[in-house]
Amino acid sequence: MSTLPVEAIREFSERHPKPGHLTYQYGTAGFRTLGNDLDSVMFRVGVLAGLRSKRLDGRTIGVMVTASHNPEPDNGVKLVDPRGEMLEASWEGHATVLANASNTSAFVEALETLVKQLKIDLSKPARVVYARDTRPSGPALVGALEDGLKALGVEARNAGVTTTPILHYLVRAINTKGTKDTYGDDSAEGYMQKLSSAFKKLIAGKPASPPLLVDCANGVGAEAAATLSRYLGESLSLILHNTATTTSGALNHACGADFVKTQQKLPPSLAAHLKPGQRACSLDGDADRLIYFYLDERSQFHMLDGDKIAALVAAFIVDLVKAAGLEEEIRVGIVQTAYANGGSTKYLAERLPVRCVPTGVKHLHHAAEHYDVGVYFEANGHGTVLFSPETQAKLAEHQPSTPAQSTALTHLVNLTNLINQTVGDALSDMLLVEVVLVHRSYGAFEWDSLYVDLPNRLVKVVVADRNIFKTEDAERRLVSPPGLQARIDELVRKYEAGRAFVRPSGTEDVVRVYAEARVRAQADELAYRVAGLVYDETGGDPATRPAEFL
Ligand code: 16G
Ligand code: MG
Repeated sequence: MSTLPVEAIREFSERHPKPGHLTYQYGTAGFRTLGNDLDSVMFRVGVLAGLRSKRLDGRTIGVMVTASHNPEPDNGVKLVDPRGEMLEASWEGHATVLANASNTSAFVEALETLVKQLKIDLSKPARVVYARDTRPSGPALVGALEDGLKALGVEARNAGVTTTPILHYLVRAINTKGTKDTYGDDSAEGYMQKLSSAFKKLIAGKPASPPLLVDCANGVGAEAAATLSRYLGESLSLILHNTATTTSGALNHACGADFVKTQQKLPPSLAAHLKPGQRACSLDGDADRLIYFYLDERSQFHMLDGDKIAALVAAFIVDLVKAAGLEEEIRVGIVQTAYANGGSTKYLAERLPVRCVPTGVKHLHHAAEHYDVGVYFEANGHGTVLFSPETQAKLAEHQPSTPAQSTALTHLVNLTNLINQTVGDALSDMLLVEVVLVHRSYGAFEWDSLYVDLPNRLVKVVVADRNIFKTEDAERRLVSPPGLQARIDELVRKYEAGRAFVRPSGTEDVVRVYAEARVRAQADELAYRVAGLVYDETGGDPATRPAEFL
């Protein structure tokens, strides 16, 4: 068994010293902080990705350098496991330990411990594919990552500037190449080809939709959407906006999926372009989230978020499964989080099994794997559909007994190719939505009318220590601090269709409060009153209590 190339690791590590005053944590979205503070982290992630690959027998690991919807000065990095899924949870801890080793010697020591503890066979090959988004801090951080890969002698492949979901796709395509599970050609062209040809088959013979406006958040999705648009040709007309990927400060600024979802309004840059009734959508900065919206005839803004997408897509798939005569054999289920609008949960629960899990893609993804077809979406627009291997085999083998069954079956097979099953993917989800709208003959308004959203409000509370907040029941109830949940319950009872919950954020040093109620003013009031309870509970100074917390 060979040993760690300690000399090389030491030499490279000295070029990427850890800043003494910082502590890092591999959280729900990987490491994420100011781009300027990430040099040592990137180097160490390079080494770690190599070790993860060796541990998995040389299967290719992905590394994505992005900070998604965060502002431009931020950056981040996350690892992708061989099937294109998120990094296995136990390795999040290893990543955190390595990132916090105080100097080169401590880093080497931590590596040796890890190799021993996990019995990593260092003679195995290491393969990594990596990419970055369009942030200005990206190139230098990729340089640090490459030093980590070199230090360990990793066979590295640079996928350049691309979206997070395309990188996930590449990882799966590389690892399944030449096997029966082959996922597509392992290139961005392969991805475009796969999605666009499935799309064209799914809408063949249907009338073309009016053009769709796409807000690209001035991020990497702009480039991918432009390429996709060329592949789609006349099958779907995309009008791209916010494509200024090289304009300083433009990324995610007053645009993008996160802006639309949190502000619940139109990106100002689209105001002059969006006509009443026209469909529009926003990608986030790394194109793994998607939010649709439209203006009604009075130019009122309406949002079609992840919940609306889930409702549209899940009901469509349920109908196709029935039409294919597979109702008894294929169970379609849906996974949401506590943030799912009560209106959506009611609509969905009347049609199929619904599960609620804690926030974060990995929780949704894993829960969705338990269904034959698992649809998962976070309200914030991140989501996808998973077809289990058994289901895919069933679709391939099933003998339809009528022409109608045959058509439905073909549609289902094409959907398995249209949908990026590795992770939520704004572009793939966009095509999926467009397919369903065409099949249903829906415009934005008809889609929106599937159910009525309950008005809701999200509030952040800055507290001294968010770690005292502990939740249960998929984050819907607090167990700590003791007594607080009972006071929240008492408050919620006073509001018609009231619902509220409190959870510590996984990405920011704050506590989040969500509330919904039958009417807007009540939802706002409930959110602020619960926020007030949280603020007081945590020893907030009454003199500095935010005025809006009533
Ligand atoms: C991260 C998660 C997202 C979640 C969000 C919640 C991934 C890839 N992303 O962005 O799913 O909705 O965190 O943030 O898991 P919060 O904990 O700060 O509310
Ligand atoms: Mg994102």
